[in-house]
Amino acid sequence: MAQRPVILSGIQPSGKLTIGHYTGALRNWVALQDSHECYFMIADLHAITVRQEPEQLRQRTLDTAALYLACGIDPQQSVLFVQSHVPEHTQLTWVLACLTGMGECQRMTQFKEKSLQHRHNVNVGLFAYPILMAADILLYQADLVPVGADQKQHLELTRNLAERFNYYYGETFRIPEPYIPPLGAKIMSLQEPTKKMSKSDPNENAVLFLTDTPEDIQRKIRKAVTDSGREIRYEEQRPGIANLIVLYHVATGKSIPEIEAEFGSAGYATFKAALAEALIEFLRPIREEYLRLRAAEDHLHNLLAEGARRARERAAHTLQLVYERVGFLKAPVLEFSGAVVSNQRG
Ligand code: AQP
Repeated sequence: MAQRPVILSGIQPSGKLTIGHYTGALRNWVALQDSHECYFMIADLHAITVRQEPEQLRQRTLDTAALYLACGIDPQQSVLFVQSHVPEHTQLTWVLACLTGMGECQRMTQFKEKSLQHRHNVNVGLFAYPILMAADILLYQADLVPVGADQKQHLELTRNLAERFNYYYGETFRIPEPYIPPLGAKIMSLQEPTKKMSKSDPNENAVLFLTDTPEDIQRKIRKAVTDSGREIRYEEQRPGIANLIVLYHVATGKSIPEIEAEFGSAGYATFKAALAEALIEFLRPIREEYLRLRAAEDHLHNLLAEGARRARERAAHTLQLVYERVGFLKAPVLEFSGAVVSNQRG
């Protein structure tokens, strides 16, 4: 069988997933599964660049896995795994970090933005985030990486690092290309529609979570910020109503002109009521499947263990090649006594 192009992507378990993660990532991933060899990770190493509460992080990692599945990721077809279960990610990061200039990381727009957002915790991990992302991609010899506009700069760095490594040490990495999904709708905050909808937004009314109840959805849509005027028309200078129209399109599959023709001058209240209903019906099967899968925690752990095994198979192969090329001595095979090391004295 001809080799299918390899794809790697992931989402950080830094909060509950939003409808933006569905439109910008998950639905595109589902569409790629047949034609590509897909590696979908839960990016917990990336998540701790911002402070996370440990028990919450553990729960959210499982929540995210259940949502990947509820949205249609097939664990037989695709490799679904937790990033920290594959230690090769951090191991390759170090090698790549030694090839990265400080200035290259300093230039990253996301670093500048996140440093402002988290002024009290501008840590080295946040600075090195794009190097970890490069390691994620290069470990799997990915051909394609689905990226939103905000990640293009990081992919460019990945390509530069791969070319630099290949130049110094010989052909090792495939050079990945960006994959711009055909359906890349960016969903904006319901409260500040010029800002991307983000799972860590402290204002819950700004965010539609994939697991929201019908009551949550109704309340959030009712409170969603709209612009002056009455017409239901998609215009960039009216970001509030434009965002709601996009959401209606996502929930119903109707085109923007169809939606404009259907609602025209019906008024915001009528449109919002129809939108809330459409979103409730659209999210209902995802939420129900999520609740079913989330309750079967042992099954989730088993799936993630199998995913880690399959991911490591590929990642370990690349890392071994990298270590050889760099000049590391072949590591001895170690046997451990199994003794437990305690942090308590005495
Ligand atoms: N609002 C969105 N619209 C469209 N796509 C979105 N994505 C995220 N939000 C939207 C897509 O999800 C993938 C990465 O998600 P992530 O959680 O790893 O990173 P993020 O983009 O930083 O997401 P958040 O919700 O904004 O996270 P926090 O609040 O933790 O910083 C990408 O494919 C992205 O395009």
